[in-house]
Amino acid sequence: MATAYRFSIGPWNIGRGADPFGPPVRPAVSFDDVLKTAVQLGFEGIQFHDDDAVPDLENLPPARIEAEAKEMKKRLDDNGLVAEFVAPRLWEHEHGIDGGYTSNCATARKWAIERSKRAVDVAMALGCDLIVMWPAREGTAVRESKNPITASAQMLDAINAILGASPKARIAIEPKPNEPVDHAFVPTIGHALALGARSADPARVGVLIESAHAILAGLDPSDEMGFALAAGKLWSVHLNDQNGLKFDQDTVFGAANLRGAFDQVRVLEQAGYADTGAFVGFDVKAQRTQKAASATAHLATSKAIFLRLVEKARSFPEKQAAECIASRDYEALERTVLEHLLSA
Ligand code: GLO
Ligand code: MG
Repeated sequence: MATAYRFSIGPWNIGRGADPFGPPVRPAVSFDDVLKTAVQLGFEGIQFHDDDAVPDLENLPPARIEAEAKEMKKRLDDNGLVAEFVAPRLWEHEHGIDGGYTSNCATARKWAIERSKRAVDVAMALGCDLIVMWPAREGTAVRESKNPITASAQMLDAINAILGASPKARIAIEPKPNEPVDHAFVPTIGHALALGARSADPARVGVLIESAHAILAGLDPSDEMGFALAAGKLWSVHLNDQNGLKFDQDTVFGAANLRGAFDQVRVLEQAGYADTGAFVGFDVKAQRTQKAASATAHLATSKAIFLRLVEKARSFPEKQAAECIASRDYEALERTVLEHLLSA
């Protein structure tokens, strides 16, 4: 019997809707309701930005931050939930507008490192050791505004500072090639793993792969996952989907490319990802104009589709596929895959 998958979500996956050109379309959802939804939908892990766990942490002394994070842990315990990771949210603060770690402003760079260390404190108090580093604004809109050589060194310094903040902390870098910046400094899994390998403690640096981010980089998410899995570095996933090279859509897993979703599930199955204890997260958002009453259906659907695809991966006609491969009949392989996906 294969190990069961563990699922997680972040509070930003249940939100107010709207696009950048319109007003909110749904009321804000309280954190208690996020926790209730997680429990109802069978999600065991909660993903946090540092200030999701401790609002206003910028204005609190370290001891208070720790105390509030401990209170949050109690709320999780009471609901039978656990914290999966904490991510320093540098990109929504005035010091982070030009990138934190790679900002051209020394004050902002110092702030980014300090804030990241506080995020490690929050994680430890929540009882989790995983820090997610999504380098949102670490890049450029005007390419000549930063030196990429300096920026790579600064990213490495940031990784080392986080590793140094606690001997228990592990980092999962979540690369994204663009948005909100035009050119991000850590755009792919290859970049993330290369940086991790040069860090002070490579064993504590891995990756989180988001399907949409790989697609935006013109890459196949299942190949990105395979590359990280081969290195034992896939420590979380943000499954979702993306209709081509547009804005980051965060649609339901499998909504744009069901076969691509199947390939992602299949590679997780092939690697025994569930046995590692790592979570399956869905970085999905409800349709921008969805009414509040069913604005969590995107989470339920993503999880249901994932589980259907696990069945499809487990019932895949491996022998038939192997024969097609052995006889170099790729047309027959194509047909085998499509017929399997379409079968009842
Ligand atoms: C945005 C990212 C974002 C991160 C989250 C955790 O494109 O996917 O949602 O996953 O902030 O750092
Ligand atoms: Mg994500």
